[in-house]
Amino acid sequence: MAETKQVMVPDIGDYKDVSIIEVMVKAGDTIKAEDNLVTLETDKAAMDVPSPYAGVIKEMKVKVGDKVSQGSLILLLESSDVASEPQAGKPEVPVAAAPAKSAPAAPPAAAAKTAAAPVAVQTSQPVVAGGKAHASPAIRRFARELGVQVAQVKGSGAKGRVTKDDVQLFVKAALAQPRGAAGGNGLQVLATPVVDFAKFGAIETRPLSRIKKIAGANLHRNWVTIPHVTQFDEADITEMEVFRKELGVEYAKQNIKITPLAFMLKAAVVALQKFPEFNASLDAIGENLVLKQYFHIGVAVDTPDGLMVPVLRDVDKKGIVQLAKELGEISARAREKKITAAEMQGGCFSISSLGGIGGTAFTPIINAPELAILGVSKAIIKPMHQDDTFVARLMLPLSLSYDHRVIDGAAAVRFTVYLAQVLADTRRLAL
Ligand code: CAO
Repeated sequence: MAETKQVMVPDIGDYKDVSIIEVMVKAGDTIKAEDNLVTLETDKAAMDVPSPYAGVIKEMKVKVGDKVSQGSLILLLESSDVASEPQAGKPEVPVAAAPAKSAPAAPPAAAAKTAAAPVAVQTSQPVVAGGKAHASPAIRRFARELGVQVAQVKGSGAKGRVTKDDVQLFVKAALAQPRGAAGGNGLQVLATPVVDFAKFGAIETRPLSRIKKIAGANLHRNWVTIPHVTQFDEADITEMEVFRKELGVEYAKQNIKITPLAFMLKAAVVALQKFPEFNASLDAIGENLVLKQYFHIGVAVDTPDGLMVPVLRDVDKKGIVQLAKELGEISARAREKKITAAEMQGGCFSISSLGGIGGTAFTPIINAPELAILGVSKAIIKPMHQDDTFVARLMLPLSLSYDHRVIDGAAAVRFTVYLAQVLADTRRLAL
């Protein structure tokens, strides 16, 4: 005969007025003994409360947000299982941070148990296909903080619920996965420490711009996947500067600003023509070099929202004045966020000029799938030794980062030496 039973919060230690953060059942549900009913969260731990009986839920007496203590009524259950004794009624193992007083020195038993079960650490297949993974909000929050999608974690708790140990094992397994080539030489690094900066003083949190997030992900990939080397050099641009200033006066009436960058674009193409392996990319399998017969150059533009790299097309077919004009237009449009994705594609080589600001040298990050990038810093007048005497020359610092998988150091320095020669004698631009 059915009997209505009261299901109450069991012994939860010293905790009182604990929040209910999840209710897993509702009136009308048929449940088995040990099915989880609610999740409680203290400041130190979250714990699931299982049902001591099997039966049909008649009425819920709590909701999310309620505060409960030992003995608080959770629900009324119509139990046909009259003979059954209530289970010990202890809440299930904590599912968030373990209470401080029970901090284990050795791995917790639950972790040891799941570690033995290989399915618990699978990383590729969602365990709950197309459905909702079973995990308490505390576990979801914990997983989110670690960048884990709960749906991908195999749950080892009751009814397949995902526990904290499951999430930790998932992360450990993911970190242990070899990336790239077989042989286990994947990059394995410590997680960046999570620091509560507010502990040390006042702070303000400001979200990164969309451009910074996208650029950041690309820069990170390029930095860790390409073996970069940076070759430094200097070009004597004393004569070039005289010519640039003359042109500047001439074209100011047409509102065209002739900066050193227009010359560098042209000189870079002359060097790329002489050293075609710099005007190339590795193919998708990384075993062939794709040599390009066009010369599209990306230019890093500093915008208030972050770095953008629009591409100037067919630089080999354009003169310095035309390039200066296009440079002015494209950088203005980048700063007004009017550049399309297509305008940032198809580059063969990039130039990042910080010379208008300052600096003596830097190590630019290659814009994959390109193989090299030229960094330009501020030209300064230096004493140079010529014909047994020192003369004042305007020297332009060059920083060429290149992909060492393809380009050897000797080739890189030949490239910068030649580039410097071209910039030193602009007649070579016509060759
Ligand atoms: N040495 C000395 N002076 C230089 C110089 C150099 N290498 N390059 C430019 N200048 C001068 C220019 O002649 C100009 O001087 P005047 O105003 O007296 O004529 C002034 O500096 C400003 O130039 P500019 O920066 O407006 O123009 P630009 O063609 O040199 O550069 C652009 C255009 C879009 C590349 C630049 O504005 C920019 O955004 N640079 C930053 C790129 C960047 O952020 N790179 C970092 C990537 S890695 O994080």
